[in-house]
Amino acid sequence: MSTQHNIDVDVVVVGAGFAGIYATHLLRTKNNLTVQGFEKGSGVGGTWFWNRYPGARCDAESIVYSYGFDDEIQQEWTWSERWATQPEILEYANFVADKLDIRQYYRFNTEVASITWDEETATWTTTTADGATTVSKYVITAVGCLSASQVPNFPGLADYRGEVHHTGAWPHEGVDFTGKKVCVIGTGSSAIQSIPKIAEQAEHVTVFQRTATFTVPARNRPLGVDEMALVKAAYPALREHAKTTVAGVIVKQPIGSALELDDATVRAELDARWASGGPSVMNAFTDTMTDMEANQITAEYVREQIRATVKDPATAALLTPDAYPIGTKRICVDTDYYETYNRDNVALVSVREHPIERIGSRGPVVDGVEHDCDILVMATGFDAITGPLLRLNITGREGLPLSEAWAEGGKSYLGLSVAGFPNMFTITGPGSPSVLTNMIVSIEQHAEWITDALLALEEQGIDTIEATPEAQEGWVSYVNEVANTTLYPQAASWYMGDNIPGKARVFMPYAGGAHTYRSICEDVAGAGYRGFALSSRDRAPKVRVPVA
Ligand code: NA7
Repeated sequence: MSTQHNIDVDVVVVGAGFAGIYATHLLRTKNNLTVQGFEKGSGVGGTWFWNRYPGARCDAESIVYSYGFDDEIQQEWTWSERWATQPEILEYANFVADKLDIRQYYRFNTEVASITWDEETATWTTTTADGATTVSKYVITAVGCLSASQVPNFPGLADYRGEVHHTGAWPHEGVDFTGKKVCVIGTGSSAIQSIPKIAEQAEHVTVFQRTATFTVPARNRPLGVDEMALVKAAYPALREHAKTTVAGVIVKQPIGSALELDDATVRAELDARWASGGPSVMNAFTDTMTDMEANQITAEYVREQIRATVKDPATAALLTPDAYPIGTKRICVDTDYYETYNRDNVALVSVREHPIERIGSRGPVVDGVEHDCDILVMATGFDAITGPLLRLNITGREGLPLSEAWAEGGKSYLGLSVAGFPNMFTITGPGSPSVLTNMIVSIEQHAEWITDALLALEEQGIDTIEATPEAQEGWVSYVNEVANTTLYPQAASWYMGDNIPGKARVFMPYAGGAHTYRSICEDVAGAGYRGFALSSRDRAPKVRVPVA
């Protein structure tokens, strides 16, 4: 524990999702620091606490979307399906929270209102919505990348007479669609997972699609006892292997360039991956995400599947994506999405040419027509990556609000530290591989790296650490450079901030791969935290100790 006497606690951790749980565990057990966690929800689980819409599942396979740091945890927990459902993942988060006895460090139902740096005392003051303040030496944000839900500013929404639910803030008691007319706005992953489930129950579903989305079948199945036993025996090796991969997952490696392989081989590979399910079609060839011609081979393959599945040619045409290269908006993983449009009780309305004008008292109005519904589902996404951090109202050195520091887009060094915001670490912040990788693998790496850094600083009597502006600019340029070697910037996506009116258009995640990122971080630490300014208040005059 720190000897600083003007603090309530060494570290404030914001969020009790997978990042907060693990960071808090390490801070207590490895660093022996005192921690006060804050969580807006009434329990742990983060994204899996909030996104309770029907059909919600992870799009990384359960055996890899889980912690690898503790063998007892991975041996005791048994996944029941290839792609875990939201309830099962939430149960897993609670299981881990129990094992680590983590809830004692958190105040639940407690929203952070602001976090402010005090130059005099070199401390952070976290104010919660109830007006209470907590002074700490460090702040670690563990707020996730997709937790700031976004409802478009539709005129008339307040006067709509039915129920409105955003997929990212779904009622705990569920929503009964039986006998109801339902309108769903959006066709991203949340919509694609929930529409087939809603359609099974509702009298009628109308889907409002602005951009047709590429989605691949999950081919979900139960995981048998024998299969799980094999996985558990292999876990240590699987975890190590996942760390060496681009996305932190275990997938079949690409077989070569789509442009150089012969047509029959390309076709056979796509058929095999399509049949095995999941997003592995995106990983079939080395050039899918870097070359437009190669990208179109996989894109056209998926378009063919849509046309073969959807019986009504006009609906199939509307569902066929043509606005962006496949994979540049996050690929979705579904169960019976396209098949659902063959049902009599499902209709598709394109709002590409005629946007939703307003929400009338009975439902969305498009091209002068009001679509009557009892329940309106907003599957309209999130202010991704920077949104959750900006909503914390963080103010750094010289009274600079994070919103001003990020006026031109989220900037950080390694996705972990922001210049002008000392002793603050952002787990999966902008510039981290985060959403392009298995989040849990990235979270574990970030939490371990941050807590190792704090250990080193405390041992050396260093009081503050922060990214230098130069290191930050260098990292931002590098992240952009890497993104520009890919097709990602060609889509209007939440990766680019395009879904939020007025948000700076910058590719936010690091696309160089989880494995490359890991070695860069190790290198930075090995070089005495290169790119960070370290300072000690005990020395007179106050100095900054540059560590080369
Ligand atoms: P997404 O993927 O951001 O999807 C949001 C959807 O809502 C998308 O289809 C949007 O169309 C649509 N949208 C947003 N605003 C409007 C308006 N004003 N009018 C019509 N349609 C609109 O969010 P999800 O929750 O589905 O998924 C987020 C991630 O969570 C997902 O990638 C997984 O990682 C898990 P657009 O495409 O912008 O034209």
